[in-house]
Amino acid sequence: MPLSEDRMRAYREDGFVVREGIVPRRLIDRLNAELDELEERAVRLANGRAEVSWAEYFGSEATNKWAAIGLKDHYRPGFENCRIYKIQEAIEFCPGAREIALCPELVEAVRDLLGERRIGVNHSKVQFKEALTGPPQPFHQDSWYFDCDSDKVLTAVVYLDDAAEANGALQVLAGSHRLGILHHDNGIVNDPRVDTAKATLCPGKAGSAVLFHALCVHGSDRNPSPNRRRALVLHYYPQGLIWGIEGEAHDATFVPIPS
Ligand SMILES: O=C(O)CCC(=O)C(=O)O
Repeated sequence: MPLSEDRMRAYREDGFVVREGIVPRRLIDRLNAELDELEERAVRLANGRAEVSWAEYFGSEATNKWAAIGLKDHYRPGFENCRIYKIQEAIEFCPGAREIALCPELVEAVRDLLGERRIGVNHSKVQFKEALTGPPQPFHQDSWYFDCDSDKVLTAVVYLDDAAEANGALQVLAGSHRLGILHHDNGIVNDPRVDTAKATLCPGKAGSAVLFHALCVHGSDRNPSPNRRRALVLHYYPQGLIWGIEGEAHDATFVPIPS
């Protein structure tokens, strides 16, 4: 079903929309079962280390140098002991993640919001916000990391567990996508034009997605609750988009989506 004009307007003006239950529950359950297995095995393999590479886990090298299973959040003091933190390049290695990234309900919504048909997905990850120990995600713009201020890059955060304030649901700062790339210190936004205390909390059931402009400032709190809050993070953009200051197009991990 095409997105309503209200939602399209909200995306243009606020830079984000929340779509309740956009990903079918069976796909969420399938990925969660995969992640439970992966987590157990990765924790065993790591044996206290901070990271397990895909080569170690699957016996095959990843196409992206960042790809790995991160077990400890060594960037955030106080969160070094979380059990599992994130899986980089999830769609390359987890069939369930790829299935969600390509599911027609999500892809059609992204096409409508971007106003583009020939899109693809790139740089996916699963963020584990474990019960009790899940770290915060400081406020930032994805576009700052990408070094790309195009209006044609969209991030989808798909909740794999029910997300509420108590377990660190995503927060997005409405309208911040209109400010261009903002100043960041160590990957955290630090710009007098933004007040992250005004960010909108975006709760949702598992299978819901927050779809936002990659220039939108967003982040989330730690998870002191007994309920974990995992999310699949996906970045979509049109095939052939010129990317970054080098004037490069997309990189080797871009997955074009058939029309
Ligand atoms: O899972 C979250 O809270 C946010 C994820 C995010 O912003 C990111 O991974 O860049």
